[in-house]
Amino acid sequence: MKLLPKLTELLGTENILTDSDSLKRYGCDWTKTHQPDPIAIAFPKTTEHVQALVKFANTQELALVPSGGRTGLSGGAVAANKEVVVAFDRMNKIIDFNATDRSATCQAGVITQQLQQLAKDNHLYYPVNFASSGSSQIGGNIATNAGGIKVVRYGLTRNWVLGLKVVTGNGEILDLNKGLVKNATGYDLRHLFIGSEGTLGFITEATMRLTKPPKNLTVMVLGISNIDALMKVFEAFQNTLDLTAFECFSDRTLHYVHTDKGIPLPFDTRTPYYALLEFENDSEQREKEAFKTFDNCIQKEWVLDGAMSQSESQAQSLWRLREDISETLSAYTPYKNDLSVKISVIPEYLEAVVQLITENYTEFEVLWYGHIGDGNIHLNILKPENMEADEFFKQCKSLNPRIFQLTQTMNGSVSAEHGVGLLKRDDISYSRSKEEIAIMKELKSIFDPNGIMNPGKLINA
Ligand code: S2G
Ligand code: ZN
Repeated sequence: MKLLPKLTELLGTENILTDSDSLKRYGCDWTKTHQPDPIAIAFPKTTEHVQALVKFANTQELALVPSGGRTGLSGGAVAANKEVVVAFDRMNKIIDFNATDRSATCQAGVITQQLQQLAKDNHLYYPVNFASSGSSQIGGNIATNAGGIKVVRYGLTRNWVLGLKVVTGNGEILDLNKGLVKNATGYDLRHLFIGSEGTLGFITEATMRLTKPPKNLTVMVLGISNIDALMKVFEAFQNTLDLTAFECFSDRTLHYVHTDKGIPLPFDTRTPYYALLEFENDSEQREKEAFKTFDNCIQKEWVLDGAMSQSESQAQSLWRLREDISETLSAYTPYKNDLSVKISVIPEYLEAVVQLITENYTEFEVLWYGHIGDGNIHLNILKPENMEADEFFKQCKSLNPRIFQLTQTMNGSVSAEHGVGLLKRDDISYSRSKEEIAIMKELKSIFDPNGIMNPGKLINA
């Protein structure tokens, strides 16, 4: 059957694009390793539209790839094999807000920042935040269980989903948990779809939980002498303040953000590492605690210098030192690893990984930064100017087995928060047992028997 006339019939001409610019724009995410090559971009407006698409695709064994804000870093939204991209940009309405339930029901294409703003306008707070929140979509955040910079206190996206409407690969519409706080009636299928990267079904609506806003968020940036000191500083502040964030970055990482973006250095002293922490400065007592802990860390020479925000705008400019890293480094075609271990294992793990990389990548510049507060570090290896990207990625990938082996021995994850997608699909066995992978394949066959839902991503079904 001719596909395009049928797609047009199902969604209307204005909601199907096939021009080359659109195919390129919607057939990719932030990864640069695959050439986008979809046959069409479909823009459903309703859950029923998505259902009609999935039912039709099953009759044609036509692959469907979900597309949200296209900010993914593992190739989860890449369409490189004549698939139809299902883009949720036109399902971007917040369809309900309830102050009593402290919840908002969003269509999948609502931008993360849109939800954060709705919460703020209603004196509430949606706490999941990251650098790409201005373009990422709620549906994609849920499909990848996005983490970001506030996980140490607020957890991951998974913790904030009260209800989920999905269209499974069978074309069924499931309305999961319906926004209830308590619902002890069997397996919570909502949690299967969270983090499933569109391989079991497509999220079309979500009821998101909101909370009370933190008071007077204050940021400290601290110059740190070594990795062991970094963890001691984390413990010292975690024990005295109710941290909302504890991030870190190396001096070379700061160099790029300072030099390329012109963001001012936090203080004159240059140190091997920096911690950026945030806490609710909600009383005189709390501020005294913060200063006392800072002085204690200085006494112990864990911290060599520091700065603390005195206003919201100062807090925001200090955050830029951390939040602008990803975009700054993207100019250097970085090869990324997104790794996690238990927080207590960080010092041993980080020393071992940095040593492994430095010994093997003698001519590569290795930068690291990440979320110490939840055990997640991001390693970025910068492509040498005179090296072809393919050759560079090939050399970087050649060390992955040893990095992943090391991660496995420390019971870590080879993909902490960026998901599996295409890039890590063949590596999940370093972090998941063969029994688990077998069960994941069975689940895939239940929800997507014809293998049309984002095929080739997350799992080799
Ligand atoms: C971060 C953003 C993506 C990247 O900055 O925490 O998760 O570039 C990252 O690694
Ligand atoms: Zn991150």
